[in-house]
Amino acid sequence: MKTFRNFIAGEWVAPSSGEYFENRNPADTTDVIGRFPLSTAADVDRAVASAKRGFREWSRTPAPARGDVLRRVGDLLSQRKDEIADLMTREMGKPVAETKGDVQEGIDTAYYAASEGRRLFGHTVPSELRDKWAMSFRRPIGVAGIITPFNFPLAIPTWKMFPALLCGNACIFKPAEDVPHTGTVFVEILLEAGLPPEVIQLVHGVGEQEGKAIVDHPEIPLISFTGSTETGRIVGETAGRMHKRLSLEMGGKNAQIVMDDANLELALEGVLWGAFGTTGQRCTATSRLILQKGIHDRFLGMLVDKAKSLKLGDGRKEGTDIGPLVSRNALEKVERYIDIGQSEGNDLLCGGRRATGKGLDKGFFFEPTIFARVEAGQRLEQEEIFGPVLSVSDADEAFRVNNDVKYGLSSSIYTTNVQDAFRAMNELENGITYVNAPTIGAEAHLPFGGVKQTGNGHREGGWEVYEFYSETKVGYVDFSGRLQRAQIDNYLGTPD
Ligand code: UN1
Repeated sequence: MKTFRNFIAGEWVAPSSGEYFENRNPADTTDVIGRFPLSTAADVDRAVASAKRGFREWSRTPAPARGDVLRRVGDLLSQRKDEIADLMTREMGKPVAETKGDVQEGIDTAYYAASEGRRLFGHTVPSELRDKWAMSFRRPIGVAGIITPFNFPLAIPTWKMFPALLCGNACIFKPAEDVPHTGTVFVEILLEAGLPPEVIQLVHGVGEQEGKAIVDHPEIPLISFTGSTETGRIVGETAGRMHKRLSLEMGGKNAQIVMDDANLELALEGVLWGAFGTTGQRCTATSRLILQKGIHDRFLGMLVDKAKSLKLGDGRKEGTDIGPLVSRNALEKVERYIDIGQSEGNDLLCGGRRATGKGLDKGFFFEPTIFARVEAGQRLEQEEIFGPVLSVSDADEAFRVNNDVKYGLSSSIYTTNVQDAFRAMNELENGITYVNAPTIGAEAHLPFGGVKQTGNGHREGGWEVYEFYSETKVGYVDFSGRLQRAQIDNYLGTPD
């Protein structure tokens, strides 16, 4: 079995514990990808000491030159897109068309970051006093702790690390334990593109041990975390106590609303992709469908037929629509929610069990599942499942139902009425609202994130993320040659 290593202090090294965990293909658990380091706080300590040296060098490198490195990363990702997509599918399961999209999102993020190296705008504004200039500009912060999930093994690390690096920070990267291979290849590419070695540290491990060591470390002033709302709460408590800058991206319970006047074929394609793409394992997955009464029965009939025809299988095989869930834990969680849905008395229209049959028995496959007549407020309608489970309800007050959950990532409305479309954009309490498109499909150059318990107010992607990874500094230059007192001397430079 192949043994992988951490990348710490410019070298590929074994974990100080000497312990490893296995990484297996979720479509076929007899296929072992390799064993990866089970790192501890001691490894994180070494990584931080090195990253601080890396930071000193990198933070003084001009931002356009930092951008050039990221442009080369984009080029390398483009050249190796197919190969990376294949290894990503092997370790986390989603079909190759989706993992190619994942790599493409990383490429887009790289080129966007590269161009930001020649912007990173501050402001120059007039001073209230004569012969004085006032301006703001951006400074790097230090060592960033980057903790990422399994569902977008490449795109999400790039969303965080490219802006962090472009702004001049060093990174300690902990990929999810389900996708350590993608994390390893990503770091190899960063190095090949010319990133100075001590600027990036790759420390594999599990959240409770090594992830916690990153969050707790006093010399990591900046944490970016994507994962569950429960873990995010713990990360947030620590970061609050230690005065760390923190970006949290957590759960979702995203709804697609279909109005009576919608193009139903389009809405149908949208919900199938939104609910069952990535086996429902996206923060942006559609897990609720809210149908207006006029089209409810007809649309539901169309949906169940189509859901039953989706092809489950190994994501590396041609023709597969839906891959496996990522792990046994994920599968068991979905099974628990099937029980909950049934005990709440909902109509199970299709799915609800593990998928079996040729090519499916060695993996964590689960049938696309639809529950109907789910009432607002039920657990199935409120809690994030992270699997291929869709709750359908009919509603007169679709907007209210959309808003009555603790999460607020994305929402979608299918309508041909321009008033409803704009009303939805104004009134739905989410970070992203799609009109006539599913709840998934965010683009790299726009801010991504949610309201309420989905996040803590920061955004990834787009221009806003550069605010998070840099400190705003203000400079005042007084060239009047005399003491001018702000707020005390008037515009003429004489006391009032
Ligand atoms: C996530 O759901 O975890 O919008 C990220 C999308 C992707 C990113 C999703 N571009 O679905």
